[in-house]
Amino acid sequence: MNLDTENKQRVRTICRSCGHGGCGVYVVVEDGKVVKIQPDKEHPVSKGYTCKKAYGSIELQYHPDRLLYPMRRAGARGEGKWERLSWDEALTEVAGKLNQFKQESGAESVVFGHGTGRDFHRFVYRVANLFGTPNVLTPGHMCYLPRVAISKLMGMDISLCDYDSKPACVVAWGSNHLISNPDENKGINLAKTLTNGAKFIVIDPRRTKLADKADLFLQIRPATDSALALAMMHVIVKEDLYDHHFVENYTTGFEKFVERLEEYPPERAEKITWVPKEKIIEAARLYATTKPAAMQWGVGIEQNINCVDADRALIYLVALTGNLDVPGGNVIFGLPPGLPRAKFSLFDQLPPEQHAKMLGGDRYRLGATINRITPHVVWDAIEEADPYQVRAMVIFASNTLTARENARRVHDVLKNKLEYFVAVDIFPTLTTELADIVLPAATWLENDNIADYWKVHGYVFPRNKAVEPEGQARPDHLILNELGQKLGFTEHFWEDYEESLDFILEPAGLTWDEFREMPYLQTDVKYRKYEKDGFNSASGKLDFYLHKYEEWGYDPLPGFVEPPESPAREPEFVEKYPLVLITGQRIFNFFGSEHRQGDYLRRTHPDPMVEIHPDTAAARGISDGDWVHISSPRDQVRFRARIFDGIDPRVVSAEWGWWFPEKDRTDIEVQLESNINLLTEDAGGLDPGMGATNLKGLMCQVEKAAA
Ligand SMILES: Nc1nc2c(c(=O)[nH]1)N[C@H]1C(S)=C(S)[C@@H](COP(=O)(O)OP(=O)(O)OC[C@H]3O[C@@H](n4cnc5c(=O)[nH]c(N)nc54)[C@H](O)[C@@H]3O)O[C@H]1N2
Ligand SMILES: Nc1nc2c(c(=O)[nH]1)N[C@H]1C(S)=C(S)[C@@H](COP(=O)(O)OP(=O)(O)OC[C@H]3O[C@@H](n4cnc5c(=O)[nH]c(N)nc54)[C@H](O)[C@@H]3O)O[C@H]1N2
Ligand SMILES: [Mo]
Repeated sequence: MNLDTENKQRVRTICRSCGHGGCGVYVVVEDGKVVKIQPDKEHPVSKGYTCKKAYGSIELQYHPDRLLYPMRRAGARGEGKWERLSWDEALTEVAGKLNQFKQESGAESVVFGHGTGRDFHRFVYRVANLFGTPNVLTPGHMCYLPRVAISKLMGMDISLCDYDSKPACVVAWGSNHLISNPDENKGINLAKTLTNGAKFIVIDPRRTKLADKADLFLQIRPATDSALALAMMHVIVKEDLYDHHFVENYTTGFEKFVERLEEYPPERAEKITWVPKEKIIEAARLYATTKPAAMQWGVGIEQNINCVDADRALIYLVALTGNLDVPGGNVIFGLPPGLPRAKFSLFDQLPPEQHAKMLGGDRYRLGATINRITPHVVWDAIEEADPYQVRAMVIFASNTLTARENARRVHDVLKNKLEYFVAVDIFPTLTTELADIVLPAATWLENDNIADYWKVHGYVFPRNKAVEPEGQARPDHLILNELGQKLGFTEHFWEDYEESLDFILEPAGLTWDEFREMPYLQTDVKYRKYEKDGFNSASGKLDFYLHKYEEWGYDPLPGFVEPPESPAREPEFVEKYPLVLITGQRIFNFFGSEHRQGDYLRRTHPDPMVEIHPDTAAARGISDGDWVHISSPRDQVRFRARIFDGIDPRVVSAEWGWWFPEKDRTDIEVQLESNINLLTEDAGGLDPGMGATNLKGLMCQVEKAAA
């Protein structure tokens, strides 16, 4: 902490306005209040970039809606009546209930949960594993974790763009990096790479701002990425543009893989993907011959039935062209020496017989290898006791009712079927409204933690708190530390939660007090590790043919299947729902369903928007800014039209995360009016390995609505 004067401080920390963001910032504090946020120009990942979500944090920090006290429901569920209770009462009650369910129905009857990646997640798993439940509900079935899981199955950690080593070519594949700045990296690094003259290929159904900068833009039909990747590799193998040395020395199953590639000539891929075959060939040649080339892939390719097939096809594309673990390619960075990840989560404390009870674990086998479950298995267990009764959920940092697919079902389950529900958030949301106990969490400005220690881009940063929490809010890891103790696991938790940070840092030979003064820890980057260590697979090599997938009853080679709803469906269906729908176009001003409370961020983006091509709009009498209804076989939602000629006329793209904190939170119909997850399905036609859901590439109709 840099003390400037007695009443004014400038605290160096990491912005967490994006849960898994991580731009370096300085927070200026005057008389205990945050007054200014400034970019940290020395930060090695964000390099002086920050976005308006950082600046918007100040208004939200002091917003009157914030949850400031533990509360117990005092009326019917969703009625909006609450009574305050102390932290001790709240955590004693929660722990007592959970232990009662465990005794009566087994630990698996309790499901823990969290939302998108945040620094405290290790604590959720630590508590869940000690408690004995294998069930933790997250968005990991269709966001990022499929990449992690399939990489692991292939014997490596996830590989990421090595922007600092000057890639000569970058592919942005289903990734809108300048808007989303997601996961382990920041758009600034891609932007700098392009300024340096790298060749650039964008693969997206929408002509994004990134696509405007591209040498090649492939406007793909949503959910068909695996077919495109296979066709590109078809070209690369046919034209002998692949890395023979790598294939011969470090892979198995290449012949069978080539047989599969035979099924995906560019002509066939053109029909599937809507990308002209000439462009497929051009993209394959450009990527394979411009070295080194980095593949920046995003959730655009993961949120559909072909999720893992697209992920593994992209990994093969990287490997086949000699871009795996080389400078400027896709590199497996790893963590700074000794910092534990899985170890802290105590997965080894979960007895095998409890792990075997993981909901959907015998069905979505890849997900089970990294302890991730798809949501419908939880709802099935609550509604039908299938395969056993789930009685309680404890959810941290997840507005489940806006974020999970099939929102009507989620609402019904949480409101009417679940026996006991605890939600921890910084704001009241549609989800906290349905809880029995609500616990107030501290914001990133109020929170000491270690940033990115679960991430894999090689850096770990101290996240210093700038101010004390408002009201009685507490950091999530402090809440979990105390819940763990109340549940009876005192030897695994700490008197003072800061000691837990010391514990995490111990292998690096640091205490939290030492680390908090440091800029960061960094991994020694090593390239081509496979040359010395091989791959962590049964063969010791990178397998093109996955025997484990075969054993599980899935396709051992990547392929393509039509999504459950697609233009290939029966004519009556397509006539009724003729447009391909993308749900979840990211919004620059907001992260997920957050930030809509603050005027600073909301005033320039007040309404839910759907992008429509001018021809598609004209055929329906829709003008820019009109309210429209988007309907699917399941429901109908209301959005404002943004007429955009950069989207394919057969596709529309709607934002996700919309609710209206300024309106009555207990009026559920008003609140769900623009929730795009009324149109998404949670079950049926999912990716076989992960249970990834079809958030991209479903079918809909759009019509003008009353103003
Ligand atoms: N249709 C559709 N649905 C999607 C997506 C899509 O593209 N389309 N995207 C999906 C993806 S990729 C993801 S990752 C998920 C995200 O899923 P979630 O993370 O569940 O999404 P949010 O609704 O943003 O919920 C985050 C909640 O955490 C609260 N919060 C913020 N900071 C903290 C904190 O430090 N502590 C606590 N306790 N609470 C905090 C916020 O107030 C908010 O209510 O959504 C998925 N849902
Ligand atoms: N401002 C902001 N930033 C965020 C978030 C946010 O809500 N707001 N959410 C965070 C989260 S949880 C995540 S996971 C990341 C996601 O960030 P990214 O991985 O960048 O993903 P998206 O922005 O959802 O989508 C990227 C692009 O994929 C395209 N796309 C849609 N369907 C398909 C398809 O089938 N194939 C291909 N090739 N492209 C497709 C979309 O048009 C979009 O331009 O962003 C994070 N960052
Ligand atoms: Mo995500």
